[in-house]
Amino acid sequence: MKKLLASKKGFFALAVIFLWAKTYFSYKQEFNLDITNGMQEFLLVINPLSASIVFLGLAFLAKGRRMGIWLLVIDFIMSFLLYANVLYYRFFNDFITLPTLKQTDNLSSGMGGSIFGLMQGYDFIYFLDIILLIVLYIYTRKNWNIERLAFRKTAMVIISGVALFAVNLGLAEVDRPQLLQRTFDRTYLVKYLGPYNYTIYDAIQNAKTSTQRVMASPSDLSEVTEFTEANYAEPNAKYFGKAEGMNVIKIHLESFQSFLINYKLNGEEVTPFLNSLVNDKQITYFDNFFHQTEQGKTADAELLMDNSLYGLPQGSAFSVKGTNTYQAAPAILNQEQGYTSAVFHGDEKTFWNRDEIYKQFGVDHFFDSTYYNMENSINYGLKDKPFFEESMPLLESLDQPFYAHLITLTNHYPFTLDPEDATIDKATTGDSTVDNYFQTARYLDEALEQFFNDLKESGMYDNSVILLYGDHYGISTNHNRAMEEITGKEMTDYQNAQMQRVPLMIKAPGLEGGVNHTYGGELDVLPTLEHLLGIDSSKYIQFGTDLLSEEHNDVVGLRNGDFISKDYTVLGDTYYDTATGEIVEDEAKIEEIKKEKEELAKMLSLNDKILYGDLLRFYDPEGWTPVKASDYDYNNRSETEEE
Ligand code: GP9
Ligand code: MN
Repeated sequence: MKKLLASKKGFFALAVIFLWAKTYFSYKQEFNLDITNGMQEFLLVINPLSASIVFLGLAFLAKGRRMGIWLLVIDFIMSFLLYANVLYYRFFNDFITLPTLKQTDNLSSGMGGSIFGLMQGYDFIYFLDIILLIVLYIYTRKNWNIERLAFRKTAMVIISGVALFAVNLGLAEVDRPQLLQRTFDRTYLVKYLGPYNYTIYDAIQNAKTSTQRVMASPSDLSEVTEFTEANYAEPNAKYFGKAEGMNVIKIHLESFQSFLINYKLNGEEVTPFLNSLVNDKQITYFDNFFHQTEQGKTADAELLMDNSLYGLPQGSAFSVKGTNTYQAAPAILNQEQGYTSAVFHGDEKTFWNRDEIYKQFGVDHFFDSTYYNMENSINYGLKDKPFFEESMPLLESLDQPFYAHLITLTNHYPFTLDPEDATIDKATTGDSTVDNYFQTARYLDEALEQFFNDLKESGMYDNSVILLYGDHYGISTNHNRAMEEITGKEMTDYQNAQMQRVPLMIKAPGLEGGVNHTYGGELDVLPTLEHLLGIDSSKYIQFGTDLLSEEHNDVVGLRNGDFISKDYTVLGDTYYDTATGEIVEDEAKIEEIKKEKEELAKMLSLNDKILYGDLLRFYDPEGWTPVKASDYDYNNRSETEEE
């Protein structure tokens, strides 16, 4: 043993064990990683190991005793990174990202320069091992082999670390599919892959996207504004400004698809409350409304609805473009008409990088999980009923008029529900995802009914515009067999496209109520809302068009370039008649479709230029004050003070 310790290999092994142990210690002591199953616990134990082996192993490339110096330097850098994250987390409840480090005003105003105040007595643990290793090095290096380790052996060490990483990633992907592609959440990446691998991932993401930003220039904007000006739809005088000065309550119906509306399971309505809204004279239901999301799912829906911009073709713009400049609904409503904005969501604030991008949107208050009693959670977070209940006093505390966005969660894949919350039987297709879906949808429906009652009781119902929307599908095409049983229709490509309808309901004065058959999507909601509130949307860069306008563009473009309109359902090179599902063969119609496709492709490419190039930083609409992220802070200070 003594002999081993006195060798390079022993020195290396000891360093790996120390780094591994203190990283694991930090998981338990510092970070709230929200471990929900045995697999996650297991990954937590093994994930610091691969990075420790690979990076410390690089020291073997150095000759002779210099290997020790190299190892100590690498070890120090990794320990410093870990400790920096620990301090950052103690203040921000979040991990460091390169873009946030670049925004130094954000950092210093947040931490108030008081890094020392964040330190704890036991923090020496994070560097103790380095001191021990230095002592060991000084006393044992004279016995070390002065040759460089055979390259083959060094390669073996590094390859074994990489192999371990591959196993780690494979297991993480089982627990959380598309972990790397979808860029959900920093907490997830650290939980599954550890802080060192997370940092590398963050650096790669950054390098990939920042070059496009650097290359962009103000002149890139001209083709964008040319397009949006030509695409602009004049407001309909009948509705313009009819809701001026009212509060806006926007309710996100998680994974809710329109087929549920008026659907009867074994003769029983699944969502009786939402069905009653369809018949409500004050509420308009858009039954040809589609989601336009991609991998960013909820985050894409939020981006679309608040900015009238699409998300990215891959990954989530919320995560990778979270520090861009935006001109989003919260800031527009504030600057045009003095609105206060708030988002309510019973989940970790870092999910989808919300805590960063909301600052760019100008969201004044973000009520995340720290504002709720999270004991009543299931699946991703707080159950919808307590969520709405606990949101009421927060909503009432806001200055009016407000723009409030409430994001539900219980109706989320895999649609788990506590037995006592189930008030309708499951479906019986044998596909548990589909079968469960009806129970969680019913639960959401009941939660909404309770919330509407509370709004009426509080007096806020009458002076509020209410928007309800489904964010994206709940049942993917993997469940076609069961869905055929549910809908009685063959789940062809055409049919799957029709299933991407999600509900949009709007309660606003002057609207006729009943069902509106206009074709539209999430992209169109912001201009519609602006016009209802009496805001001129033409001065902003927004790709959607007002659903109530005579000039509304009813081609609903999907993120992949497909589209659905009243006339056509265009999926790749196959064109269907939307009404019948028949293939379109008429040459004149095909020409028309091709033109519309081109127009959409143009819009999507401009959309990408805006996001990748961060072009809105160059755009200066009349009277606009750029949003400053450092003006916003979502940490629940009352919570930290009470502790
Ligand atoms: C997480 C929630 C779910 O906070 O909004 O996001 P999703 O998985 O639907 O994109
Ligand atoms: Mn969602």
